[in-house]
Amino acid sequence: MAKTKSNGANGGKKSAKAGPTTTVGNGGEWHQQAQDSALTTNQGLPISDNQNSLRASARGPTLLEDFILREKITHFDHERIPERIVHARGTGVHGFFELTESLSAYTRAKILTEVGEQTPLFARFSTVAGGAGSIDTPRDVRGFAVKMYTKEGNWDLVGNNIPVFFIQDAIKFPDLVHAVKMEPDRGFPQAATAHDTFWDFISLTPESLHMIMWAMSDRTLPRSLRMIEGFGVHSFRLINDAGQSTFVKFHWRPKLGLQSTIWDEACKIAGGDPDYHRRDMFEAVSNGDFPEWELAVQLFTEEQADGFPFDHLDATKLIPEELVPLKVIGRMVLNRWPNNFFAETEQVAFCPSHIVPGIDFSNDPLLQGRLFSYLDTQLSRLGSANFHQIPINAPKCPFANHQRDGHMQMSQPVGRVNYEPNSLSADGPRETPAGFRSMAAQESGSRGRIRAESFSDHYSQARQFFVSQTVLEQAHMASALVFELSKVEHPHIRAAVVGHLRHIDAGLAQRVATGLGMAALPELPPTTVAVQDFAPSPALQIIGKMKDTLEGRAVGVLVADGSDRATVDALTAAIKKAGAAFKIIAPHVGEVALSDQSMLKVDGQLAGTPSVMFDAVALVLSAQAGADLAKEAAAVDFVRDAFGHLKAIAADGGAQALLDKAGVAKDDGVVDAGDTGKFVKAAKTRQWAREPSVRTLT
Ligand code: HDE
Repeated sequence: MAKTKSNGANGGKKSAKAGPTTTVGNGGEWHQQAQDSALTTNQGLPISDNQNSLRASARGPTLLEDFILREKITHFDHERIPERIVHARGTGVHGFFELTESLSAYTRAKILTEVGEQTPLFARFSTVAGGAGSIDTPRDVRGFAVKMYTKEGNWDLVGNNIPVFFIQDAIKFPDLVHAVKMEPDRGFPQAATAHDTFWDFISLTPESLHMIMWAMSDRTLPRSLRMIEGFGVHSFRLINDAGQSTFVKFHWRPKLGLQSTIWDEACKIAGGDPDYHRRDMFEAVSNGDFPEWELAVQLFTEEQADGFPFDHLDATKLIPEELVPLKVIGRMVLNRWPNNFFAETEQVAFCPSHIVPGIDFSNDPLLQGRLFSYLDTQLSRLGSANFHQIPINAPKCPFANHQRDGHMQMSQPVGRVNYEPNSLSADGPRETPAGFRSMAAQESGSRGRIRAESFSDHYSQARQFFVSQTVLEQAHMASALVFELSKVEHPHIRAAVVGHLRHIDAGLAQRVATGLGMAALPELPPTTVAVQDFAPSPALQIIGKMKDTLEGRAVGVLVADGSDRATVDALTAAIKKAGAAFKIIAPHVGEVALSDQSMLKVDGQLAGTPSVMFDAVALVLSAQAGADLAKEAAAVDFVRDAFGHLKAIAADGGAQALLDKAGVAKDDGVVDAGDTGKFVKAAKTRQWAREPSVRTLT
């Protein structure tokens, strides 16, 4: 049994306490109760033997009397709670939100009006389709959920890294999720959209086409969770002191810029490190390299919204930044790894209905459904209406009401009054004028199961997204569609999807049809409204939004016995100076003896640390090591993949044999290891110009 409990990454500082501790939740505060070092049962009984169960004789049967064994095993048997039906695989981190610009003209929410105030928060990033143990890098939307413990109660902004959604009405969510999850008869594929049931549903649900364009783009292959954008997706309302409402969309923008991987790279990362994103976040936070995002808002009035060529209440639509610019109002910094994965990341319960005075919901029918769903799901996952008492979920401001009792009740209210109004408890909780008020919005029209006509245009923004991309990003989307649909067994489903693509972009439809070996383009499905040509929005690109920086990135330096010390030192110093991390990779772990006989510590063994783990690589090898490694598949793949994934490669003369074997031709991104300046510059980006030489893009 581990006798030391480490807090892991804790504000960049490691703290370790000797002796076991138990943690008891109490109104959101953690109380560390250090005990003496005796191992005990849950009832506090000291245990003298934790190695052997109670037996009738040395080789005899185990006795039912062994209550210590039974307590331990029973607890173990109940360790798991139901995983989230969607977003099961996630990574959580603590941090804070700091307001830099007040929105007091628009809202009375303290978190959006008190400049400089730091509000503690817990953020959880997730994939959607896979189970809790699935890989980190499938092609999938990423959840971006932030629970802010404000002075006026918890505000949960439960968003995604894509600003639109697949469906318009909550009633379709169970169908969408059933279609995307493992097929029910066979139990696969896990964490993948590339299968018949998903595309069948999509082909029959044209409103999903805009989201499909995003899902097939490189947005769903992030390089790091630290390099994704986050979106509240729905329109919300801000309400000011005078009760006036302004619509708002929330955007998180990563300080490190947006960056994605390449599909082949994402697949190989899945094999090389299934926990790639979780580890990346853990390492960044542990190293004090705290991930940061700006919070920006798009503010618009009802009158403005009436003039948009789409309905902002339809979650399959976004508001282009060119139409309503983003206003940056604050920042989020993630600076503390959770103490315990289960207690925090697994038990955190986000609910879009957790809101604060001064913010309100819009009529978006998807949001309206979510307001019900999340509370309901928490009751089933956490098993009790008292889930808000679990420390990660408890508000950090005072909270009081007359709700009582229930499963696993932790608080012990005193007194005889548990109702309101009452005359017996003068200082008991009462309604307050500062409390939450719903916007007094006027509603009119006939009741019914109706889809608004303003929700009928399913293709214009899908087209706008496609035409806004760079040529390479468009090619990636076409390849993604070919890959996904090539996994679909039913030809009629493939044809139906390509039919929809014809409404989006004729060239795209043709490329996908060709990639799928279709003799002719399928029929154009009917539309109720004409597809509009919206102006391209460059803000929707990724390549165009990559930052010219190596900060937060990692470089792999491949060495072996005999590598030149001066070259290794110069390279690693330049990488460090550029704000990146580096790892020394060698044919074996331990140490290598460099050219001057000095020893260098190795961080990763070659076969276990492929180049997909890095943003750029450097090869510093003696001629002998270069020749030896040219016969080693792991080394050849290391170089070939770095080249194919468009990464900068620095190589010295000794690495030439390896470069030749990997088929690496000189280009702007393949530089001399001695030219550290050129290498760092090349490493800051992907070598996009190389792509046509390594991949068919038409
Ligand atoms: Fe969710 N969603 N969702 N969702 N969602 C859940 O809640 C649901 C939707 C999102 O890290 C569940 O606690 C419905 C949109 C995130 O714990 C569940 C509808 C967006 C997370 C649920 C949607 C999201 C969830 C599963 C359609 C982006 C993970 C477990 C009306 C704005 C939060 C849970 C975390 C999780 C329901 C649509 C984002 C079942 C019914 C749109 C980031 O309640």
